[in-house]
Amino acid sequence: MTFPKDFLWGGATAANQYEGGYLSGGKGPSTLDAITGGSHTKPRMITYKTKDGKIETCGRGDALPEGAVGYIDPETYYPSHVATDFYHHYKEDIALFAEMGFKCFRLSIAWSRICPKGTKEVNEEGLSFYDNVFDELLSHGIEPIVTINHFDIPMYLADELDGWSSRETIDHFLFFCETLFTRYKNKVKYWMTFNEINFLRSWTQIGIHDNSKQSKYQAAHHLFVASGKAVTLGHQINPDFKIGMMVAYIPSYPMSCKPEDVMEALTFNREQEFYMDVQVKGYYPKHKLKEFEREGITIKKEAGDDAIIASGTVDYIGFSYYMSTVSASDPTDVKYVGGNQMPAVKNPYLEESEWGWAVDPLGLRIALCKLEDRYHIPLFVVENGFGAVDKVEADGTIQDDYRIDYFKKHIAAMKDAVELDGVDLIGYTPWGCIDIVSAGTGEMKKRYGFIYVDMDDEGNGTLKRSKKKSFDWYQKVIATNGENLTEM
Ligand code: P53
Repeated sequence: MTFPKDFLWGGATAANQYEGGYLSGGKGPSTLDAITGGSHTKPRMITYKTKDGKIETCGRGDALPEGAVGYIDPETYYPSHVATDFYHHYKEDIALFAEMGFKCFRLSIAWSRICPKGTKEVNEEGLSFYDNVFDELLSHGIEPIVTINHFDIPMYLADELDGWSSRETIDHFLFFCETLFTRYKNKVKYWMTFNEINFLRSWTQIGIHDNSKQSKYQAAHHLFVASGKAVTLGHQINPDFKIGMMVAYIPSYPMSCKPEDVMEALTFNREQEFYMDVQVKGYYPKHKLKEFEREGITIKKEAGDDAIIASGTVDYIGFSYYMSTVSASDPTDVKYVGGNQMPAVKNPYLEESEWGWAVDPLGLRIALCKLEDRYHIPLFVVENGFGAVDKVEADGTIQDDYRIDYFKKHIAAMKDAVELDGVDLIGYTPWGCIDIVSAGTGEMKKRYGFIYVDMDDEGNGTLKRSKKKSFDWYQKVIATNGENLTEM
């Protein structure tokens, strides 16, 4: 057998894209509750109120004007408010995950469900919701994998403190972590601090009003300190905790063997590896310090920050892998693929999904090898999958062979990485194992699930769950510990 006996097969989701119940049970609003839906061509928008009380909108990655605060408009449709309603369907959904044979399930905790304003005030009803979820998972023998923070920040912290640009946010986050670690110390063993820490930006995800490079890296520093402190605290509360970091890994190939293209790819990859270097090795790499110096970026640090980062290194690397990309020194000489969220250089050797994401299974083996060679700690593929439009046939079935094909090739690539390269891989949680809202576009029609949910882009649907063809296929894969990828 290639994969270890206790390999963590499962699936992954995030609260803001799945849970719904956005103000139920005492939950406070998060920034993501004020972001509209969108599509390939239509960007998602923030609805906000200016200092003088005017209601305005801007792109979800744009900077908000000074003094502006998030605003939820009663006439506007926001996909996070109901999403696919895990809040009311968790028992049914977990039963389906168990039927597929899941060994683990990755979910995130909505910060504003536990601390409605993000401050040190706890909502007991929120805590008991996750108690119920964890109990349900454990009763089916499914290990919870918890992302402490997946793209959301309580709106109050964003608007009152300017989110992660403020040092104070670190303390509020640590209080949130301490609350989770003590409450769930006998139910949850695997944690991750921040989802895709290398993609965190703007008011939407980190609550900052100013999007300058200076602010972005100051916020990143606060995230690093917060993560370092959380890792140390978690290990004190339960030495058996495994606490990881999480990065979006999109490895880039040079467009050609021209040294300039190679340098371009190195620079692109290094930006993602920067976040791993800090959280795994425990210090800022020299190239980043040189870049700061060159560009006049000054990170405000407190005495002790370096030690916190050095001692709070993570136990494993969780990463998302969907695609690879290409770097070219001459940007006029290339073709672009992808929608407004992810424009990328076309790789002539690869095909793309309908959303322009290059399908590259060997890229996953390459990624695993690179991370193994560079960091020597366990790796966990916590997101991978194929966003596609699914068609419900007249008889109610969904024949998602394209998804099976994608998974087959990516699991085979992981197998090679384990068998041929000796990579220490601990688990695999395909993204959106049940259909959820797309983070990039806010659509429902970009689906990833083994389980279909009847819900559309405008919020219409019965929320009924049904199994796709890939459900049975993945069940077989898990039952054979990844040995049987072909037979149904
Ligand atoms: P959607 C872009 C590129 C790679 C991963 O993305 C990304 C993104 C952001 O959209 O994010 C992760 O839903 C993220 C998930 C997200 C998933 O990839 O845009 O951790 O929240 O849903 C897939 O197709």
